[in-house]
Formats: sequence, structure tokens, C-alpha cells
Amino acid sequence: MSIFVFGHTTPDSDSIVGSISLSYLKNQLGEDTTPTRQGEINPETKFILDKFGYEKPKLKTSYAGERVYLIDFMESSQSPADIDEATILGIVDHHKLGDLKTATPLEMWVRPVGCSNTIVKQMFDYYGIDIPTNLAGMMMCAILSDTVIFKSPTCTKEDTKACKELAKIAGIEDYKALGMEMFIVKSDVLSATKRELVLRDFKDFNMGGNKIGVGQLEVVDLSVFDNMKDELFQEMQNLKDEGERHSVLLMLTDIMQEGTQLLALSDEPSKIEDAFDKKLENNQVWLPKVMSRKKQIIPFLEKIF
Ligand SMILES: [Mn+2]
Repeated sequence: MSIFVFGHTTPDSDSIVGSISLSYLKNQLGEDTTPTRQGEINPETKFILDKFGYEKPKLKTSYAGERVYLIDFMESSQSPADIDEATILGIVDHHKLGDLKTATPLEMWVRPVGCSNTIVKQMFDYYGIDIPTNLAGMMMCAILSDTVIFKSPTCTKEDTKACKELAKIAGIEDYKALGMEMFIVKSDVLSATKRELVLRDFKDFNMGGNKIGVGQLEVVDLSVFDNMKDELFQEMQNLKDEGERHSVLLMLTDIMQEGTQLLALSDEPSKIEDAFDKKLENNQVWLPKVMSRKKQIIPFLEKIF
């Protein structure tokens, strides 16, 4: 029976492209794998799939009794509900060590780089397997997305190296221009509902027994949010109530100004203020230079909680 390869809930481009690239590699190595996804794809990912002529992976949310590879996550809060009943054969990820447990030994490729697809590229190199042109283009886009065209503090030399090598394979000279085109697609926030926006790149974390949800929207100009803050707050409040969350945060990240307007609804706003050593005004605060949820938001919240 086929082995399933998938990324986190509310998948981003790294998770979707990663499920396809890792599945392709595993198949080349003689395994029978199928890429799947846990949720709807976002407009940026659709742009990437369309550009390189790939179908989106099949939607699958239940994995009891299946063998699986995980890419781009290792937290139970980002897993299918029945992950405990699946056999995890391996994990490829670039996040902090999560709370998943396994009953059997597994393969792990975990490195502190900016993108899971950087690690998949290194796996291709390790096994000496060629990457098809269009797959290389998609992997390159995933790296440009996760590293915000190399601007994110999560970006490492390994990411830029992998990205350049993939661009070469894909025959794309001006990869930064393609990255910018991708972020302009990402900045189109007017054609989505406010709920879709808050959930577009949303992750839940368990911090000292508190459920904390943190979403992020990366755009080329924050003014696109000027007339929708109240509605965004309303949807954040809904998510907070529905999910019994202690806090719901939304990062509105400006990739040109390189900073984040943080919107925060919390049972204890003072904890959010302490985490970033800044006062909230109307439930928001500007955080200069902050672009990465993983590196510049989550660790500071975890320290306080
Ligand atoms: Mn990622």
C-alpha cells in the first residue's frame, strides 16, 4: 500500500511543494509514495503549481493504519487528529523539536534552515538523484516563499545555495523577480473573506497548557489592510471563542519595510506585551525587523508562557 507524504494543516507552499518533492525522491529510491495535503491550498501555492504544471496533491485528513512521511512539521497541533494511529516512517523539517511520539525507529532530516525544500534538495544531492526541471522550479519558489526572498532572519547560506542551484536546473535566471511576482499574488487580500485571511497561514501552539493561535500574512504593502482591521479582529475573536484559545495573534508582515504589525487578542494581554517588551495600543503593536513567526514571535511567547 502506498505511503503518504504530507505537510502541516492549513498548508503553505513549502508543505505542498515539499510533499511533491519528497514523494518524487522517495519513489526514485524505490518506495511507493503519494503526496497528499491536509487542507486547501493558498493562492501563492496555486500560482506555483500552475506555473510549473503540477496538480495539487489529493486532500486527505485521516491516516489511521497508514504509513507516512511528514514534511515541514512535527507538532501534534499541526497533525491529523489520528496521527497516533499512523506509522511515521520519517520526518523532514526545519522547525523546533515537536511533541510527536513514535513506536518505531524513524528517519529524520531536521536542520535549522529556512525551508524544508532546502533539506529535500540536500537529500537529492545525498542520494545522487536528478531533479526534474519543473520540480526544481517549484522547490526554488518554496525556498523564496519561506525565506521571504532571502530577507527573513531564518534564511541561511544553505537556503541561498540550494535556491540558486535549483534556479539553474529550472533554467530561471531572474529568480528574485519571480519571487516578487509570487509575493504580489500573496498580497491580493481583497479577493478572500476575512476568515480565509486569518486562517491562510495559521498555526496553533500549546504553550504551558494554553492554546495560542498565530496567523501571518505577508504583503508588499501594509496599506492593503487599512480598511479591514475591524473585520480581521472580529474573525480573530471568533477563532478565539470557537477554539477556546487563550490568545489569537495575527502578524501583518510588510516584506518591503521589513517589519510586522502584530494584532493580538488575549486573555492576558500583559503577557503579550511582556513577550515583546512593548505596549499594545488598540490591541496592536508595530514590531520593526520582525518577519519570522518561528524565530521572532514563538520563542518569545514560549519564554513568557
Ligand atoms: Mn516551511
